[in-house]
Amino acid sequence: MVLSGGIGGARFLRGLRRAAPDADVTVIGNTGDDIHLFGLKVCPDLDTVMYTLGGGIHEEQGWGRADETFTVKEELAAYGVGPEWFGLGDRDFATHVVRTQMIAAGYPLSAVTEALCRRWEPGVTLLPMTDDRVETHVLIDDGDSGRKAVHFQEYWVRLRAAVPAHAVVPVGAEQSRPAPGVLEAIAAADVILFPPSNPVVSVGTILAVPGMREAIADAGVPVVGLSPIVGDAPVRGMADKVLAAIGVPATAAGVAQHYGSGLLDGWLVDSVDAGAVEAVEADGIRCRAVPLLMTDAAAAEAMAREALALAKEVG
Ligand code: GDP
Ligand code: FO1
Ligand code: CA
Repeated sequence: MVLSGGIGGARFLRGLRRAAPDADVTVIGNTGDDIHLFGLKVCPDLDTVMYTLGGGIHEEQGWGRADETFTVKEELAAYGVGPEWFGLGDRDFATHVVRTQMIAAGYPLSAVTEALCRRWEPGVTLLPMTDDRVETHVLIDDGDSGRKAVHFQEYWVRLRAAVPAHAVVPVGAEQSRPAPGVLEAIAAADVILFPPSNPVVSVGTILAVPGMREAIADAGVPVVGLSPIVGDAPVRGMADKVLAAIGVPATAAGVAQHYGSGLLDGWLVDSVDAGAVEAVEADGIRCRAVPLLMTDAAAAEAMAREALALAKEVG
């Protein structure tokens, strides 16, 4: 069982599939990044997992489709229809059309995701964290003295996280319920892994769904995470900014302490952060320093092996 965001989660999952090809892997995907654009529902993290494991991902970019073109977006722009700042490609559009059509017909997101995965065969069971609408919003400055909340995609993709973030709110999470199969999958898991996904806007959002934390703690199985922070900086993305917004140091130890020993049994930090091992262990979380850069699938596989070995050790 893996709680996943987009790129960091997806690349780790590709390694896990190689490390444990016979294991039944269930993935709970973050849906807080989801956004309605051009009348369509876009689910970046679910799609990143589906495309990465299904062989359709744009490898260098890490999101969106390989061999992508942008004719539809250009045609929409010719009508003055935006937003121009979000790059939805033609191939990707088809996914969102199918998804939106099925949702309009009454299917929950979990059923839609299952249907989309029938094409991509990701080799894992991909479940959205919830079928309910949850949207991550970020509180930023507005004018001289005010503040306003913007959608996470606007904060990240349009503003490139270049403005101070004061708070991160998973709007709707409190009223949401885990999607069908989520709590059952957690209860049935042999091991629960937190990939090096964003601890605030990916794993944090999943944990904000009521019942999720309790289910993980009650599962009574090893819970092992991998640090997305290497050498005091995120490998990519804005984890440092959103961690600061919630008052957590953007360090490998800071993230482990944020999850806490109530949730985590084991934590992997990168070799360059070996100095953090002692502090993490002092908090009651078994910690090892190993290479944590997913430079290729073999490196991700080695990380997955280390995570499984640590799970065995704490189990
Ligand atoms: P997103 O939804 O696309 O942002 O992806 P995730 O939330 O799943 O993962 C984002 C996090 O992955 C970022 O905080 C990165 O620092 C982390 N990350 C990306 N590549 C690597 C890597 O090779 N190694 C480690 N340790 N973390 C990584
Ligand atoms: N990220 C960008 O930085 N720019 C984009 O134009 C963009 C488009 C996009 C389209 C579909 C999709 O599934 C993801 C897309 N992303 C884009 C990635 C993405 O929205 C974020 O990196 C994640 O949501 C962060 O977790
Ligand atoms: Ca994400």
